[in-house]
Amino acid sequence: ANLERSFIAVKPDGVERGLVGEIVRRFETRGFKILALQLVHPSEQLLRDHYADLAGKPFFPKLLAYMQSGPVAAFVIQGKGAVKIGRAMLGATNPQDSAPGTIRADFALDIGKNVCHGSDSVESAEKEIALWFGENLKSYTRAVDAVIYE
Ligand code: YYY
Ligand code: MG
Repeated sequence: ANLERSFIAVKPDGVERGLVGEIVRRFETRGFKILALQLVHPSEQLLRDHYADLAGKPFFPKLLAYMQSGPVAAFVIQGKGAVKIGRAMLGATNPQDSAPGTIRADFALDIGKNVCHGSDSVESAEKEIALWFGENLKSYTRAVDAVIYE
């Protein structure tokens, strides 16, 4: 139950604005374990695979260009409720609708520059982790987990 994983990314606007540390910090202090962490210049093919479900949308070309406008800080969190809590911490897709205290509400104003990505299901998380990091992510134990989990 505490092994659930999610793929989180700080998009190029977030990297340029110096938000990587702040965003990673929020997941660390919530209690999640960071399993992987890398600055990536995603290829068009990686983004087409990552956003395969959106290929037909009118905003898709703009989304591809945005995601290739600079490096993406990609990371993997592991812990209880990683996917659902990860999405909740990001906030609604459109920052105009994101609840205060969420990352998008605290750092963004426009849907096309919404600073971060988070997997929307356990299945997408596993697909996205494999795409961005490969299949064999190493885990590790943390003494602090005994303090975080009941
Ligand atoms: O999962 P999430 O990122 O919250 O939203 P998706 O519906 O998967 O869309 C991916 C990405 O596309 C979104 O974060 C911003 C962008 N986008 C957009 O630019 N315009 C839209 N109308 C919808 C989404
Ligand atoms: Mg999505």
